[in-house]
Amino acid sequence: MANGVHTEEFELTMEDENLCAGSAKSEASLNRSGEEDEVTSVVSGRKLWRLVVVSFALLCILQAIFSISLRIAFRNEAGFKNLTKQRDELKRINSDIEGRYKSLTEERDELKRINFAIEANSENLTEERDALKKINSDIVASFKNLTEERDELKRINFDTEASRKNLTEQRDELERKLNISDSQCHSLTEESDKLKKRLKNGWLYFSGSFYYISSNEKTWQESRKDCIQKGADLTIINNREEQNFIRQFKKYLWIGLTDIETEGKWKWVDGTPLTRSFWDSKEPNGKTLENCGQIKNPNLQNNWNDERCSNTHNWICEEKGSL
Ligand code: MAN
Ligand code: CA
Repeated sequence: MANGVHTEEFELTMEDENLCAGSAKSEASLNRSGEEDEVTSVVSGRKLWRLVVVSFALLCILQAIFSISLRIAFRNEAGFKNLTKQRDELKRINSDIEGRYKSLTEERDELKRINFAIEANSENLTEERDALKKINSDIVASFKNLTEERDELKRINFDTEASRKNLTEQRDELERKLNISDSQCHSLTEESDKLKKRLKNGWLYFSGSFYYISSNEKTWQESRKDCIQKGADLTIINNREEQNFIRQFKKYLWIGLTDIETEGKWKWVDGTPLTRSFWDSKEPNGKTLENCGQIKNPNLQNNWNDERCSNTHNWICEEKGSL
C-alpha cells in the first residue's frame, strides 16, 4: 500500500508539473481557439479527480495508523495496569511468605529446642518405658490370673446361688409345713384336752361322735339346752349301728327329733328332715300333743316314740369328733 501511495504521490507530482506546464502553456495561448479550451478543461477535471482519490486514500491510511496506534496504546495501558496489579499481589504474597517464613523459623527453632530437650530425656524415658513395659507385663499376667479367679468364683457363686435358692425354697416349704403342723398340733392339743375332759366327765365315744347320757331328767327343751351348754346337741341317729349303740343303755332318752313346727314333718335339731327312722310299730301316734322324739323300749330294735315335750326324761347329747 505504501508503494501505491508513493506511486500516487509520484503521479500527482508529475501531474502538478504537467499542470504547471499546462498552466504556463495556457497563459501563453490565451488567445487560442475554443476547441483548445475544451480540451484543457477536461484535463483539469481528471487531475482534480485524481487529487481527491489520492487525498481520500491518504486519509484512510492515516485513519488506519491512528486506529492501530490507539489500540496498541490501549493494550499497553491495560497491560501496565495488569502488571501493576500483579506486582502488588506478588508484593502481598511475598510479604505473607516472609511472615510465614519468620513464623516457621521461630517454630523450627522452638522445635529444635524441644527436640534437644527430648533427646536429653530420651535415655531416661527409654529406661522408664522399659520399666513400665515390665510393670505392664506383670499387670497383664496378674489381670489374667484375676480374670480366671473371678470366673472360677462366678461359677462357684452361681452354684452357691442355685443351692441357696433351692435351700431357701426347701426351708420355706418346711416352714410352711411346720406352721401348718404347729397350728394343727395346737388345735389337736386343744381337741385332745377337750376330749380328755369329756371322757373324764362320763362322755362316751362311738364311731366319730361323743355321747353324754344324763343322770337326771328334764323336759325336751331343757335337755336340749343342757346339751348346747356342753358344746353339743341332742343326738341325731343316722343309722342302725348308732341306733343299737344308744339302745344298749336301756333308758328312755330324749333324742334330737321334733315335729313341733309342722305336725307330721319330723326334723332333726340340725334342720335336716327325717329320712331313716326307727319308730316303734305303733308310733308316732301323739299328733299335735306329742311333738318330741325319744328312745323308749330297749328290747325293741325299733323303739322310737313321740312324746309330750313337756314330760321329763333323761336325754342323750352328741358331738362329732374323733380320738
Ligand atoms: C304312753 C306315751 C305315748 C305312747 C304310749 C304307748 O302313753 O308314752 O307316747 O305312745 O305310751 O303305749
Ligand atoms: Ca307316742
